[in-house]
Amino acid sequence: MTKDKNGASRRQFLTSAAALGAGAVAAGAARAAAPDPLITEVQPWASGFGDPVDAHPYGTPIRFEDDVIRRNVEWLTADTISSINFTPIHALDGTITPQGCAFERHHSGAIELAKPDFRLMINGLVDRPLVFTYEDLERFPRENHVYFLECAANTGMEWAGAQLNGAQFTHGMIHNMEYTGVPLRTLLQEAGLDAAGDLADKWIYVEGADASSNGRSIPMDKALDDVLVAFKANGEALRKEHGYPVRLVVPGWEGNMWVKWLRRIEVMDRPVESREETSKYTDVMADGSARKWTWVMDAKSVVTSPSPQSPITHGPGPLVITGMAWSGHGRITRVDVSTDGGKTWQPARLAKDGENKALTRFYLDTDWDGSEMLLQSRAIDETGYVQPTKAQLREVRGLNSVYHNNCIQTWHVTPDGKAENVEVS
Ligand SMILES: Nc1nc2c(c(=O)[nH]1)N[C@H]1C(S)=C(S)[C@@H](COP(=O)(O)O)O[C@H]1N2
Ligand SMILES: [Mo]
Repeated sequence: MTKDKNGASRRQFLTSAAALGAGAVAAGAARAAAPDPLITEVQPWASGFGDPVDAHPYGTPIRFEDDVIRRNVEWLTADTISSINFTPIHALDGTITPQGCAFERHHSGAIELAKPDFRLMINGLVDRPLVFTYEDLERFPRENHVYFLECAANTGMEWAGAQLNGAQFTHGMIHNMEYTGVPLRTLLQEAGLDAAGDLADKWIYVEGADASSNGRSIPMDKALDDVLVAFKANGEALRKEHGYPVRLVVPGWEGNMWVKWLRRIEVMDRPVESREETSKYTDVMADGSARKWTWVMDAKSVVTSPSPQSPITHGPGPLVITGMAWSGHGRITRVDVSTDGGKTWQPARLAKDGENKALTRFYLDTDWDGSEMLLQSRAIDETGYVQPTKAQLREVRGLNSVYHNNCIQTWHVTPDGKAENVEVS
């Protein structure tokens, strides 16, 4: 590059910074006034070649992003086999979760099951018990849908008080992917449901091929509605940890029902009442009674930035507040943001119209005056349901619950831009 050209590009930068208005980019304009070697000097990446196309046959994120990873909380579980890690939602944007950092939850570890070893049996109250190979599944008409999966235990550590300091840890048991698969309805019809008689009181019991089997009962009307037998996520094969080669997708319902490494579906005249649907994933209410069958994940949202792991790194002025919202009952229609702990609310901008049982990204493009904030978001879905405060949820649920905590989250943002998990009363 010649000196002339460097000079020209520097002038261009000064013009565009000025065009944006002095107030809006005060910090940027100040930087432009001093000679900036990134603008005035030829950099190493412009004076040699980059990687050839065959350097990375399957790409991974550039090394500068190597902190955008799943993390676990060591004390939460006794070991890392029956355990959980969390999606780095504080560092993601948009709505699709890359499989490589989408949280994992296993009861007996992630198994390696090859396509030739895959079998899916449908048995029980069907006309023709069937066993499908992976290739069989590929011959049925398939569909594509984007859905969120939220573990019922997401935000479960926050019942008694603000505990985990980061959106990744308080809200990261969620991912949102585009699934490709065959409607379960198609496979059940292939096996024939006449033998089941009146379908209104029928159930399916679904099992995985892993040692835990993670067996769950699902009522027949859901099974025939929008459940998918999926083999692709975000365009590519499911990752091992998400159930390769085939998992169940149960839109809007708690993650535990999304059986991975799917191996058997039994049509039954009653639920099984397995471990996963009795002693686990059941809600202990304020009066000590246990509520089972909390399948649908109610509307919920969280501000992902600023948040404890994503502090504000600049002074007063333009600030983009962003987060995500979702509802197991359908579409998100509105998200409100509060900067004063829920005293006043302003509607956020939805990046796109809410999609059925999928994550919605919201933004509040604001002008931060540099004072402290009690930052909250609240989601409203197409049924008119409004995400509750922690106090409202506790009135119904008490303090003994773990699962299904969809309360409003608060981040205390201080003038230095740092954020902390707090509770407001
Ligand atoms: N076979 C099997 N399926 C399973 C599990 C499991 O341990 N084994 N864990 C369940 C739970 S509790 C959740 S929250 C989701 C997590 O899916 P993910 O690991 O793709 O995030 O899978 C569910 N399906
Ligand atoms: Mo879960």
